[in-house]
Amino acid sequence: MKVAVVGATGLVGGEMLKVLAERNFPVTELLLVASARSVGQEMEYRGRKYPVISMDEAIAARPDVAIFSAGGSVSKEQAPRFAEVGTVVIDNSSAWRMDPTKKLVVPEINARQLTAADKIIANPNCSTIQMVLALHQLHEAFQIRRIVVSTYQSVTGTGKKAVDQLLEERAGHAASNPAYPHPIDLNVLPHIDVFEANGYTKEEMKMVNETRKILSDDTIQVTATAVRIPVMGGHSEAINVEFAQEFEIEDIYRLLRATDGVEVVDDVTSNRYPMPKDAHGQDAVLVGRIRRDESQPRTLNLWVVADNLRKGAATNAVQIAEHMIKLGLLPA
Ligand code: 2RA
Repeated sequence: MKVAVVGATGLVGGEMLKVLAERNFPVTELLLVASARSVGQEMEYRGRKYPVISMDEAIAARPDVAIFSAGGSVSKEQAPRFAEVGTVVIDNSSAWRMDPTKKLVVPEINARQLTAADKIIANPNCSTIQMVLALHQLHEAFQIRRIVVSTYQSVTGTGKKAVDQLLEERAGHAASNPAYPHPIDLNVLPHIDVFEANGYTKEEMKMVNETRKILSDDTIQVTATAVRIPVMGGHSEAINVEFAQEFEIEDIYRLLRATDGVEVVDDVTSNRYPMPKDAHGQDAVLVGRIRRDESQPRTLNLWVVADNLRKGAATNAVQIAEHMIKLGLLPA
C-alpha cells in the first residue's frame, strides 16, 4: 500500500513510523511529508532512508492512505486535497472530529461504522480515547449517566517544544522557547489548549463532546478538568462514573478484563496500579484503583493510564487503517 505520513517529523509522526513497522503494516511505498522547512531532510523507516517531501508532491503521488498529524489548520486545508485524488485520510487533529459528516473512530468501539464513502476519518483526542476504551463495555452493561474526569497529562501531548521545555527546566535553566505560559517542571498547569467562553478549555470540551459522539449517546453527561503535569510517557485520568443501573464490582473487573485493548493493573496489596512509566511504549490502556464510590449509589472510581502517543494517537490511527483493510476499504 502506498502510505503517506503527514507531519512525519513531529512526535506523533515519529511514533507512527514505529507503529507501522512494529505492526508490519503492508507498506509498499512510503511518503514522508512535512512543512517546507523540513523538506529535503531524511528520515529512517525499517533501516532505509526516505526524503521528506512536500504536500504537493505527496498529493501528486496519490497515496492509498495518508495518516495526518500536522495540526488542525493544515488538516482543514490539505486533507480534502488528498481525498479528492482518492486517498483515505486518517486525521489526528481536531479539525474534523465534530463534523457530523465525518466518523470519529476508536476501532474497538465503532470501526464497524466505516464505509467506502469515508474519505476523511477522524482520530479522537488522546485523553478521550483512553477514557472511552476503558468505559465502553461498562456503558453497554450498565448505561453511563455521568462522568467526572480529571486528567494528568504528559508534556508529549503538546509536542517536542514542550518536551524540550521540561528537559531544559529540569537541567536548571529557563526554557529558550517555552511551550507553556508558566514553568512546567515542579509545577502543575490546569490549562490544556485554549480557554473557551464557558471557562472550560478546549481539551476539556473535547472530552465532553467526543465521548458522546464515539459512544453514540448524547445523554451522557461529562465534566472534565484537564491538567498538564511534568511527566513523559502517558496521560493519567481519575474517572468517576455514575451508571443508570446497579453493578457488582466483580462484573466491572470481568468486563474490563474482557475489553480489547484494556489491561487491568490492580493489586493494591502489592502497590500495583497503572503509572505513566509503565504505560510508556505500550499500546494497552491500563486500568486500576477500581473501587465503588461510597458517596453515592451506582457510581465507580477508576484510574486509567495510557501512552498518549501510542493508543492516544499513532496506534489508534494505524488500527483504523488496519480495519479498513479488513473491511476491503484499503488494499492489503
Ligand atoms: C494534549 N490532547 O495532550 C493533547 C494532544 N492531542 O495536549
